[in-house]
Amino acid sequence: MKKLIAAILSLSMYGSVQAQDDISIVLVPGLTTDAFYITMNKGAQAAAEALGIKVDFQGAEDFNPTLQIPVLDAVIARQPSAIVIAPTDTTQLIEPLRRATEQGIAVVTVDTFIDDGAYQNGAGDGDFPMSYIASDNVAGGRMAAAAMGEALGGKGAVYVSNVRPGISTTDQREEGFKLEMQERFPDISVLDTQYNENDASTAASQLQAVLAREPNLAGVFGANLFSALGAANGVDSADKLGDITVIAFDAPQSIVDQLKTGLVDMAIAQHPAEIGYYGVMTAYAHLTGQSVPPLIGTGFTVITADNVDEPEVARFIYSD
Ligand code: T6T
Repeated sequence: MKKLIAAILSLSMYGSVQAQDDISIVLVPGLTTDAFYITMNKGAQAAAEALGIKVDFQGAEDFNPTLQIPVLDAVIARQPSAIVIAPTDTTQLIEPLRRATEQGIAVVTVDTFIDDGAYQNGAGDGDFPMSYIASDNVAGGRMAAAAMGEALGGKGAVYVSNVRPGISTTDQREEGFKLEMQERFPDISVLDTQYNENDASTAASQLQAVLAREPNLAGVFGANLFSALGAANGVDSADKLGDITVIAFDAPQSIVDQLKTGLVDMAIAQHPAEIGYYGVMTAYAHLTGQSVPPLIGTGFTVITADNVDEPEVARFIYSD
């Protein structure tokens, strides 16, 4: 009798406690072909294996809300227990994700957030996801500016190569970069940000166009994988290796190759496998009646040509 009462009480307290066999989770990345999300999925699958559950990986081929929303709608139609998603826009994904919540599907966001990223606090339109698991992107942007400022001896002109406004991660990296520059390197001029729509070729052409206007260009911060890869390729095509410092966010093998040739000076590796692992673990914890933290911060590893071969560093190079 006591057990029955306890079971009824726990169900009414936690609402959606699920039996292990019924749990299904879908991971929706920003895009499927990016080494960052491929590595995130490895972490998610490691968690799935540890828990004995199935986690599907379903996403679009470009980092774009217009493509991601139909994928999300198709995932919602399958009625999984939870969706672990990297939303590609802070506002455009709020309503589609609310539809999931209204149908009893738990939402956890990984890497990027919706609204202001402060969840479960009763404030704002998009506070309904259970948790946000990600790098501290403002801190990452500050790390990039600190390295750039020191490499340039506090002088020169630089710019941020970025994707498009409205993406929480890359917006916050740019914000952190500019704050650090203002506070610590006021003599460095930060030129207008160049937006590349997540296309490395566009980022490469933009490097050359900025250089044509600003022949003394001294540095570029590539705020994500494709921005950094493209900016470094642009430096290569302009024959400016050694003259322009490139600080890269993200660490796929292509960026590691550029570190080795000297085209990239430093790469800030996120820990996407950790993000995927804790994304699934958090969804599972919630589905099985545990309370979960609204924010889980994951780490960074700074990679340079000097440390890239050390096993403790090399393990954070993304998988393709
Ligand atoms: O930098 C990552 C991710 O953190 C960001 O939200 C989007 O771009 C990447 O996937 C790299 O391409």
